[in-house]
Amino acid sequence: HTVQEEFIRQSGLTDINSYPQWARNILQATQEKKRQVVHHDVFAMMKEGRLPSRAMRNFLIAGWPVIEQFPQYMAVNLCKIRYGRSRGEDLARKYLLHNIRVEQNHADHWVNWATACGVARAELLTVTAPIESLALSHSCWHTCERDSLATSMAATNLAIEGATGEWSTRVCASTVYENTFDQDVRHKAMRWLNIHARYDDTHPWEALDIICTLIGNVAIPSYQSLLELRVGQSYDYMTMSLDQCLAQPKK
Ligand code: HXD
Ligand code: FE
Repeated sequence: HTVQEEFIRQSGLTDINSYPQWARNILQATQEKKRQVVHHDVFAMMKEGRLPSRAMRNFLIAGWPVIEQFPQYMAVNLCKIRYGRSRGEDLARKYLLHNIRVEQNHADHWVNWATACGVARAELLTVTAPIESLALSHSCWHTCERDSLATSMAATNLAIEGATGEWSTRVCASTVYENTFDQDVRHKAMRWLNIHARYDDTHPWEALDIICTLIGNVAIPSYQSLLELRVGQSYDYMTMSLDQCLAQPKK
């Protein structure tokens, strides 16, 4: 990076205007796909406590591969980094090491959520997830193994965790959903959702800051297109997986 190409954030982490134009373009271009995830009927019904139990079960099973593998995607990305090579890589190294640790108990929390919904741990761990849900996890492996650090962090830490922060915040915005659980299991059942629904969650913004630091103030058009494609694909695979939860069982 030359001096003027180097991105050093000058203003607030959670202010979109702190980031280069190319990054704002990508967020803008993918916002409709993100909205489809965040406002999906699965979450609208979950929030109102009227998601049929069959669909809830499908959702917990569909989500599991990515929940279980998420720290592994981050570990693949960690392997791309060499200490001291650039400011962006050093930031990414800290972020990934820290957040792999943050994820330590999230799979346990998902298992507890599933158990409270009648999906036993043994079943969750052995059932083969539907192809639409595997497509999301395969796309994560693909981007983490084949694309640049910035690109695969955009597809996973920015897109998937960004949308997840928003849908979980929606589901937790009222007490309707949590009240569908008996008092004695409520806290355990809601733990995963509550952790991801923190209004002040800055994870996706930190990811964006790192992605911009890795790439700089200028992204060539083909790179901008690839980033936009990968972010959009993550949202599309999420939507596909969610649609499948509401579909009638296949014969
Ligand atoms: C299926 C929903 C459409 C998948 C949601 C994936 C959210 C990943 C969140 C990340 O922090 C991993 C985790 O286990 O908490
Ligand atoms: Fe998590």
